[in-house]
Amino acid sequence: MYYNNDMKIIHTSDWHLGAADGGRYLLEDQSHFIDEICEIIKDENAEALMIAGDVYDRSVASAEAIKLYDKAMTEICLGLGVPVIIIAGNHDGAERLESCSNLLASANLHVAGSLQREVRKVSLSDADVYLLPWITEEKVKSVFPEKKDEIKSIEDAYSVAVKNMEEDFDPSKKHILLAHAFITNSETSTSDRAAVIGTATQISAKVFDAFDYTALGHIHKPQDVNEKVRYSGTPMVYSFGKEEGQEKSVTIIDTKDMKRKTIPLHPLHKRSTLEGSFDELIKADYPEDVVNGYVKLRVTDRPVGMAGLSQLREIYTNLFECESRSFDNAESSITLTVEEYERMQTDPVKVLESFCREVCAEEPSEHLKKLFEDAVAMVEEDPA
Ligand SMILES: [Mn+2]
Repeated sequence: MYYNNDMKIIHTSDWHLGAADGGRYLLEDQSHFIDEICEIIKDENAEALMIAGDVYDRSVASAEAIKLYDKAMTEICLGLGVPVIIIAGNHDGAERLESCSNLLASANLHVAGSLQREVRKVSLSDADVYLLPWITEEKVKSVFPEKKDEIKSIEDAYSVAVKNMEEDFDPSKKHILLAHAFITNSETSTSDRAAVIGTATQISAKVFDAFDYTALGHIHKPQDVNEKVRYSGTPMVYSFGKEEGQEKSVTIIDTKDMKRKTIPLHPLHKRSTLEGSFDELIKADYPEDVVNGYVKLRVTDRPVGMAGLSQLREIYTNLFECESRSFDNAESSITLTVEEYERMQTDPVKVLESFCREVCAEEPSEHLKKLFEDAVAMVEEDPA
């Protein structure tokens, strides 16, 4: 029997397949990072790939996102012959993700959608990987009704689920946990939409002490929680702001000695926020990967209307949004997204109406509509 000397497992999370931004799907970028991950699997001669939740961006994934998932899993599990181990995150539709899981396991794809009483693990050469999908207190109470009274917080719920796995430990193996959770004191980014403010959803990393390594998803910035618990982070940058500066990577664990390293991923589009006067931004004195990347602009010296925005879009072909001075108040600013802009091309009043409904929860008054139409007329005369 052939034994693989490189007992390396790749830890990734939060692929968010089907995610959209700036009015477009990011499928091309996602297909790019999947290709990179496949190369890393080959280069490192990896024994398995783990995805710690949020494989998809939506619980009802789009047809395009499913197609990409299908292609990726077929390539890795069958093409490369490497098992993929997946748990559902809070963004995934647990039941959908898990469909045909017993059948798929025979083809190297191991998926845990929702928590079950039966411990789910995947045995590798010298480690067992335990699968703990996204859970709520209610879910754990329903799976372990006899522990109902013990569960008073989400941390208690994790303890119950994890203790159940510890009883199954094979002492001759290393134990790895795959989970999707919000650990206290971890550093969040704008794209962690579910990172609820407050502490009710947070748990302490000590819950996972019994494991040699806990491979986490949920928080998008790669980071160590402690020597045995880590967030791999997303494979690409999903938001402007502080996430822009994060180098994304995959984490590789060598199960012989549990040492780990990271391998950087190279995005198809760089994401940048650029700030300057309108003229400076039109000059676009930036490296090519910045100008051609995903861009948010902050115009410091003047308001930018539709005409200005379309001028900027000729230079920044992947412009997502533009923030500039407000037309009537120099102290405040306005933000135009390209998505809104494109909708506005058709009917500005419709955009106002949907904004009022979605944000203010009321219909705009006739007076407001009139003011808005005047403002639109003014913007359209904008000479820039
Ligand atoms: Mn996520």
